[in-house]
Order: sequence, then structure tokens, then C-alpha cells
Amino acid sequence: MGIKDLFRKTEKAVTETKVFQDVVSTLKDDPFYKDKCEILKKIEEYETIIIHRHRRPDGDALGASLGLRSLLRTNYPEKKIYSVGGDIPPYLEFLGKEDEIDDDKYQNALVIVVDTANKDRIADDRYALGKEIIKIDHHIPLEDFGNINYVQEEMGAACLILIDFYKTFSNKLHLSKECALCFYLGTVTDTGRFKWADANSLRLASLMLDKGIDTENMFTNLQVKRKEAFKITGYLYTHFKLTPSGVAYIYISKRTRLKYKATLEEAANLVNLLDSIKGSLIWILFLEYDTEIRVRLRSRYITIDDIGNHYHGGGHAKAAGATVYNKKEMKQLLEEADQKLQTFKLDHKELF
Ligand SMILES: [Mn+2]
Repeated sequence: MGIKDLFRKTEKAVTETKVFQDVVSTLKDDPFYKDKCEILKKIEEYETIIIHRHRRPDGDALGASLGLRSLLRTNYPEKKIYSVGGDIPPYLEFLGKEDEIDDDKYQNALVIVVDTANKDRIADDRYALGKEIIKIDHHIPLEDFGNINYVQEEMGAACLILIDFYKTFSNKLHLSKECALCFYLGTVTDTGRFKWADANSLRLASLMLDKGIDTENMFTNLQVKRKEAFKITGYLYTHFKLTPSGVAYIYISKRTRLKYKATLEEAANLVNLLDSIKGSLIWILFLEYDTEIRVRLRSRYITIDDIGNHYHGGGHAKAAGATVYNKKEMKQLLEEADQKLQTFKLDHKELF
């Protein structure tokens, strides 16, 4: 054996040992390694994979769905991979289009549902036609509707769970720039522009920036509003109210919304503007639809998803949704929130 051959052989052995060590250390450090392997095995097993997400998608739901589609299409070009759901808000259209598929595609398909806690919230009921279902989510678990339920509540976005998944298998998976944009956008939007991001989120998100995505263009798309949506913010600032304990809230009737020519989506987003009133640790938006009033609850320090649960909703500890059907129920919900804030303030005088 020549010296060159010997060198090559040694190098190969060193590399193999390294790969082996990587796997061992991953197994030791990552309690989810086995779950991730199980998901990857399912992905490799199926010819057709259809990705669903929740109704009325936000950045995380759509980013997770289109990003995962991109990741799988890049790495498994021979498979048929689809994203479905429809009803994409205009501000997210730049991320890409979903697929329109026939029912027969679901035969022998693997369905992956991202960013959705319960069946009722899944967009496109045909998810049930798939042969097997994998749920990948970060909401408080309401329902184990999957054959595999991969839920990581501590993750700030479904997209972060998917970045972490990619990271685990990055020795064999390639992640495109297009995919990176989707996952990064979902992370940015679900963590309140990184306001609620922990160190791990930032580490994972940085892997997406390494792909060279155009963040200026992304933020422009997220931030720019139609002038009608901008004008209705004036209505919010002059018409919001406070309960005795300081819960800030606004009721936007259909009439008001139409007067300002704002869409439902645009009006719903106003809730975030109520987040900075001193002493208001809970803030709520009530938005009138044809037959119901949709509620968006937000808070700091205090968990409010229980209030959501009491009124046909749920979600995260500090960002939840609900539905009420008349002003009386709206008043009840407000009283519950007010009570909660009052109790909290009595117990935490140091925060004021
Ligand atoms: Mn999410």
C-alpha cells in the first residue's frame, strides 16, 4: 500500500468515527432524537406526502407548511409532496402558492399537520383521508389526532421545531434558501419579532440566516399595510377601553370595520397595538363577524388560555383565541379577565 492510499484510508476511518461520535452524542443530548428518527422514517416510507396546517394561517402555519414542502421536495425529488389549505392572507402571498389536489391523491398518503392543536382547526377536512397522520405542533396539546404526535410546547414556533428537525439530520438533508425564508418568517412572526425568543430559538434561526435570505424584503412584506388598515389604527387608539383592573379592550363592529374599509385580517391584527399601556397586563380585541364575535386575548405574566377555553377557543398561555355570540357573553369574558388581573395585581405588587 502506497503512502497516499494509507493516508486516504486513515482519513476515511477518522471521518467515519466522527459521524459515529456525532450520532452517539446526539442520542445522549437530544431527548427527541428517537421521535425525529421515527418521523424521518415515515417520510422516507411514503411516496405521497400532503401537508396541512391550521385555518386562517398566520406566518408560522404557512411558513411551516411551505417550508416543509420545500425541504422534502429538495431532498426527495422522486416523491409527490403537497401543501394544502387555501385562504392565504395577502401579506403572506409572497411566500409561495399552495397546491390544489384531488381527493384520490390521499390514497396511501402520509399527512403531516403542522402548527395545529386540534382537528377542528385543521384547514381542509381531507386530512382524514390520509393513511397515516403525523402532528407536528407547539401549542398546548388539546388532541392527539396523529399516529405520531410530535409536540414541543417549549418551542416558540412550529417552524423552530422543523429547523431543529433539519439540524438533527443536516448531514443528509439539504435546506434551500426558499425553505429558509419560510422557516425564518414563521419564527419571526410567532416569537413577536424575537421578543419571546430564547437562546435556542436564536441559534436555530441563525441557521436560516446562514442561507442568505433577503430579510429586508421579508420585513417589508410583513410590515407594510394598506392605507385603510393604517387608518383604522386611529380608531383603535381613540376608542379602546379599560376595565376597573386595567384590562384594555376594543370592540370593532362590522359597521366600523367596513366604514374604514379594513379587512377582517387587518382588524384582527390591531390587538397587538394594545400591548403597551401601563398596568394593562391583559389586552383583548373583539371583532364582529356575521353571526359571532371573535376574540383575541393577549397578556404578559398572566396565563389567559383558560379564558379562551371557557369560550370555545384556546391557544397559547399568553396568546389565545375565543368566540362569543353576544354582548352579554362579551361582558362575562371581560369580567373573568378583569378578575384575573385584579388577583394577579394583588399578589404581585412588585411589578407595578
Ligand atoms: Mn405557531
